[in-house]
Amino acid sequence: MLDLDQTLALIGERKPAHALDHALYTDPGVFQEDLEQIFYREWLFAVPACELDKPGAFATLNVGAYPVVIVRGTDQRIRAFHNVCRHRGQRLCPSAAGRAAKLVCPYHQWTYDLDGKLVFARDMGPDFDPSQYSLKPVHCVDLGGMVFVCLAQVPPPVADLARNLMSYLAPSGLADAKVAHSSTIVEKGNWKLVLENNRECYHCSGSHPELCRTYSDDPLMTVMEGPNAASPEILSHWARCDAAGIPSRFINQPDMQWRMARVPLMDNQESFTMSGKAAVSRRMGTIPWNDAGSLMFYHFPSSWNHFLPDHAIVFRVMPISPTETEVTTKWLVHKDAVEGVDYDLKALTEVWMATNDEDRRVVEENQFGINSPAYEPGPYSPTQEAGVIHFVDWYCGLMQSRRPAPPAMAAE
Ligand code: 3BY
Ligand code: FES
Ligand code: FE
Repeated sequence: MLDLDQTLALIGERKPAHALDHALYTDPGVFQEDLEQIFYREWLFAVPACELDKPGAFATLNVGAYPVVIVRGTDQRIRAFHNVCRHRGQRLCPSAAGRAAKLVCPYHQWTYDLDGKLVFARDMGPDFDPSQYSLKPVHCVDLGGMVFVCLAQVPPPVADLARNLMSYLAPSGLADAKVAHSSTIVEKGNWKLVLENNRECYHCSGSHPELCRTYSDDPLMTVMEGPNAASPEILSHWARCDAAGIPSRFINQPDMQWRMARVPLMDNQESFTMSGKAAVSRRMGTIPWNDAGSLMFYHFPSSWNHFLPDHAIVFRVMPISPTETEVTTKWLVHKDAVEGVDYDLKALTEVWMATNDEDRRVVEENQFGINSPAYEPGPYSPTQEAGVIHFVDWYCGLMQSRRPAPPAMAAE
């Protein structure tokens, strides 16, 4: 089991533009450092805000050892708390999602308001001061309909992401959306393999017959140099979007922690369906055409997303163990779209249900090979896997920035 110094030594020894050392994908100590240095300190996409549609609607998630509950208050604000009762520590909300007027602990019924204040605790004696036992807050922001949480005491700055994401998401209709379907799978692979696999389409033609009907595996579609440099097809797509006031040009955080861009689907198809046609007849948001392509937004360490004119698909990745990762996918449609009338659930979900399962298989086989003592990190393709290089460079750079300061010199 490696410690932070040993983890950083392996990162320091890596060959640039190569896959990582075996231990970085397998070791329990590295996994613990990934949690401590990244998942417990960075902003993480948690849920789409539309899932918490009314006051009292809540959703829960586990970030490593931390259970978290996210709830919409009577003032409509979305807040997050440690999902741990302040009495004897029971998990407060055991279910994945639900709706409650107040949060009542199932053990001894200590009862919290939706803003986390303890409002009822039976027989605690005259000296008991309930104001000292509010739920512990977790930082939480709603960025244009995407709720992010951060477990750090002092979260990293989020203003740049907030401004850009809110502007790019504005035409996508997330405020008037609902969750049509949700899927959670566990992939038997390290979380970094899940992210690496998502950042390239080198594997798409070999693995994704359904997705490849509509999504081009041309790497120039996914990795762009900037808002004015892309393939001619994308540049003309952006010019059309500009004219309609739809933010679409490639934009990224300087160290690639996040990126957004709206790209056309192949041959002006409309949606990630088997037919290439829109899956939902009631469009979301204000995009005037069916063939506006996908607004692709990823955010390291744990999310990638597609916003189409007829539906959106949001993805959340949570590490469970060194070699197990939970992937949750949610399909969003207009809140007034009626299943069976405006959309068929199978037609809406089948391409990404299949794609997720195909990705699960490649990630599991990737982990299987990496587990071998014969595994040696190989080179990434500079054109096809530039996105993977961005991810591993971001990961390694962030881990190295966490290097503890050397001990101060002893005073004379
Ligand atoms: O869904 C995605 O964002 C990525 C892009 C390339 C491969 N994969 C389909
Ligand atoms: Fe929650 Fe006792 S542990 S009320
Ligand atoms: Fe894939």
